[in-house]
Amino acid sequence: MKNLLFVIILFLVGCKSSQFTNLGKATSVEGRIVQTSLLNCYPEGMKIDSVNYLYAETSAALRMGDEILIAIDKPTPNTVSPVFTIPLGFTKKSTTINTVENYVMTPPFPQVLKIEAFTKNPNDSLYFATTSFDRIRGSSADWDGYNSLLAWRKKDFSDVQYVAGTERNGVTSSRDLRISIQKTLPTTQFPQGAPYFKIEALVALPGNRLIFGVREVGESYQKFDYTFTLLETTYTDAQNGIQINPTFKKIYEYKPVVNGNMTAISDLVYHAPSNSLIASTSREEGTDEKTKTLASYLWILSMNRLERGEAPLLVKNGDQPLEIPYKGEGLCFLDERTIFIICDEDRKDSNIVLDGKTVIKKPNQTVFSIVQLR
Ligand SMILES: [Ca+2]
Ligand SMILES: [Ca+2]
Repeated sequence: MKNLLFVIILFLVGCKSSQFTNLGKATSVEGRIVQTSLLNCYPEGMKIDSVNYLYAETSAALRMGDEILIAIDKPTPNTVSPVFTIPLGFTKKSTTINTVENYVMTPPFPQVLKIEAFTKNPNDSLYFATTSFDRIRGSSADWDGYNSLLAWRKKDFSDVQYVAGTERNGVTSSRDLRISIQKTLPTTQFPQGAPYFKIEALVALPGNRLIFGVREVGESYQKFDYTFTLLETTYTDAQNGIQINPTFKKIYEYKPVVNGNMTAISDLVYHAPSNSLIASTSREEGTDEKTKTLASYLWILSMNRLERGEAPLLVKNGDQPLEIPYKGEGLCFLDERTIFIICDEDRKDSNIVLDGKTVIKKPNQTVFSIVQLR
């Protein structure tokens, strides 16, 4: 009898894990939000000048061993940093709001402008961060920093380098990559490449492939279309640092419409057991920063679907899309089927339910959700 039970348990466990290797072949995937919490990213009441509060607008997440590396997309006072780590323990179900203690003060992180995504190579030995690449000035180097691709190997960040780094007027950046990106984004109006775009996602794949996810493409930051566009290049790990192939290629484009609303890519993460990408898309609606509607969704894009240019699978809750009622911006895996999602609520006074009570998010706090795929 005991043996039979053991066999049944083994069979059930086997079914569950094989489902996850087969995630890429699934025709439907369900997910559930298992937790939503707040995190104190900065001391309460911290300001960026004499008037304005520092908002913890988190934009990227990366699993590094027992920690999660997180970035915000706004500059901070120099006593803290826009980049910090939290222990995995902060993601365990808890009714207390945990407080960040470990800011990454290693240059250039305290000064980097608008990190939008992190990624790591499949054997977890090389890490990348990208900024938004959404602005540049011809005449001055002031905005060059928004065009930065960083790479490092050491977990203490002591070897961070700019990939394709150049310098002007004392500002180091990867601004030459703007041209590589722009060339892959022609529109009817701009056949040589749209002048405005925004990078929001980055993922390193086996074979030294590096995929950038483009969220917005158009004429300017006020006139653009939402998108889910993937650009690919490769890198080499040379003696003198990480070298990137400057010829980027558009490999995928999709219009992620959910319930009639257009959404746009906000992050990508690689699911190695099934050779698939997990993407998040999000949307915002309304002009009032304090009350606008934010929502995000998860998608499974197997390599086969990507290569064939097929639609990704929208993760569902029953027969409805699984909707996370926050603007999910950064993804990482807690385990094979559990995804940590850090959210950027901008300046919205978002509500979350903690321990049965509704709490309003403060400027120094951010929201994270945890989704389990099944
Ligand atoms: Ca992002
Ligand atoms: Ca923001």
